[in-house]
Amino acid sequence: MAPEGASTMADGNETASVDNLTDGFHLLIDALKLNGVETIYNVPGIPITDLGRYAQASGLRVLSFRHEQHAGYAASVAGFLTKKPGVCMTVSAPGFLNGLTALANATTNCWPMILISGSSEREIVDLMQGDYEEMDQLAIAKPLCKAAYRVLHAEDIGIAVARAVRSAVSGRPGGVYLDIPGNLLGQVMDAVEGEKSLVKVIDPAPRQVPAPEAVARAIEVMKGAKKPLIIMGKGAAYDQSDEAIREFVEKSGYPYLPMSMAKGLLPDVHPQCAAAARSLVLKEADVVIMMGARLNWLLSHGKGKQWGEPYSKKFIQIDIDPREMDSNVEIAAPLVGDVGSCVAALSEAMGDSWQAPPAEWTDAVSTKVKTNVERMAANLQNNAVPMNYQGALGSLKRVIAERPDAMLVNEGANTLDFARSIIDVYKPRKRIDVGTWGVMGIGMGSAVAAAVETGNPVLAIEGDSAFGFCGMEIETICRYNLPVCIVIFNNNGIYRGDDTNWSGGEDPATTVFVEDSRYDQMMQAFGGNGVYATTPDELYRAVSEAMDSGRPTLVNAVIDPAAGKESGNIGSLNPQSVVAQARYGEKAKK
Ligand code: ADP
Ligand code: TPW
Ligand code: MG
Repeated sequence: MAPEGASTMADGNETASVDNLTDGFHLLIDALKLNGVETIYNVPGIPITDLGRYAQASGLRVLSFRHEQHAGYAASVAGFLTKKPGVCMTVSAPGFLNGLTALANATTNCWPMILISGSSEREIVDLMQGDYEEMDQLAIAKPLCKAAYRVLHAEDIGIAVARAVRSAVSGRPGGVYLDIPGNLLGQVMDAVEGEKSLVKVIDPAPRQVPAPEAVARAIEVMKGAKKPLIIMGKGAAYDQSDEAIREFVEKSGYPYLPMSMAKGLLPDVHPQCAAAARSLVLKEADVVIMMGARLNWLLSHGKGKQWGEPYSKKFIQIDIDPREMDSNVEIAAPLVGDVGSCVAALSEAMGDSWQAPPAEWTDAVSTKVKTNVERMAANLQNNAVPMNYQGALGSLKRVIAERPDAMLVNEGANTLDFARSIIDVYKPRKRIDVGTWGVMGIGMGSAVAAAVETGNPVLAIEGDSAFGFCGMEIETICRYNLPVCIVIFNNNGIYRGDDTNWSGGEDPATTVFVEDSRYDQMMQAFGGNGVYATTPDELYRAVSEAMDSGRPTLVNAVIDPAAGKESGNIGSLNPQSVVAQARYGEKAKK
């Protein structure tokens, strides 16, 4: 079906004859632009090198990474921050597989992302005849994302992009795969027909208003509450209904617990914030409103000792996905809808004379919060050298308190757990971390996306191991001159830097790294600012300066190798064995 003009193009002389044609490259770019895509997170190579060039030439921002996983994490975080699908572009087979981890992670976290990957020739791949980078990518992507599509004809690009966009953002958001066989990009067709084939997605994520009877049921449960609690998750942060959420929380008077990426929806210093009394409120609450948060491992599945069992609780759950209800425990009042519509409906149904929760409960929670915050404040002031987590994070807490608009990226084990509880967040969607999987290596991709999508300075607090999964992207940060300050919590290893080889042999222990590695010098290699900090004061000064100058900076913060705990706060998830304990004694116990 060679359109008219194609053959004259091939002989190269009559360029004017292609004026009325378009091709797969440009249809794809036009379809993305028509649907509001502004940035592509990319790693070039066959067959998409020129696609990146043409996209850049046509005004899209195309940011090239050093590894697809980080381009993918950046795209997924862009999706979380903007409520629009973040787009990542990769080459076939190995590049695709590198990007797939991020696509699966986006789906797990309920963030909208589209992975566009070039692929090899269908005819050869399907006969397994050994094409360049041969792989049945569509089949492999399918179980790891919400939807997966392949486009074979240029005239289908418009509808394929539309399907990808709607699949990514509607209902529970997630990752979508779009397979682009290389020869699709070179296909030509009539330009007018091509333009007509493009589809702009109207209302890609329609509001989902809860049923009135579901709202009434939830209100009845709320009326019976003596010790109510709200738990907000990253689904609530994603929804961008910040005002409606604040109104509902304040009208209810309920204490609330933000999950890590919901911190800042209301400021962590809000009088109703119960983060510092987490154990108390989980144990004692009688009615719990889940707001865009799942009762998964991060909340001990809503049952057990942490929840004060056998004491029984009633759950109200707000979620866009009806299948989330009763996933772990009975939900007394399911509210299926978007967070904004659900909380607005609840606020309205509460009327003008809503009874505040019993003071006995709210006072008990505030007292506990006050005691714990005071106790923590004393620890944060310590000037121990080498630094421990509290001393170093005391400095960074101040940096963020003085710059509440800054973006915070955080990963590691102890580095994550301490920073999450110590550093207050003041505004919505300012904190990006390891998410539902607790995955290491999200840091640099997230930092790039945070800087690019918000334009604000970014502080990335990284365990030295976590950083190792993505460290090469500091070149990307320097290349685009992004306002990112990375602080490496360098304790010489995973969890701790002081373990030894249990065989007594010469190899280092499995969890330790080269002692006193100079990550700051890596940054200098790319023209960034590298700083070596040994005290909380040095750390505070270096990071404050970097955040204000916007210059790409890496601060190597020297942390006591003995300060951390195995697996941070989740050591209990390590498998235990009586045999191992018999062989290795106490040290095999976590
Ligand atoms: P956290 O890890 O912060 O507890 P989760 O990722 O476990 O949060 O839960 C997020 C939940 O939010 C998911 O069940 C998802 O379906 C839901 N969700 C996502 N977007 C929305 C939205 N706009 N409105 C309501 N629920 C949403
Ligand atoms: C993709 C397992 C969890 S936490 C961690 C690893 C390797 C590193 C902890 O050390 P770090 O922090 O970052 O130096 P700190 O302060 O405790 O010393 N591979 C992936 N994801 C995970 N979660 C792991 C491995 C892990
Ligand atoms: Mg470490």
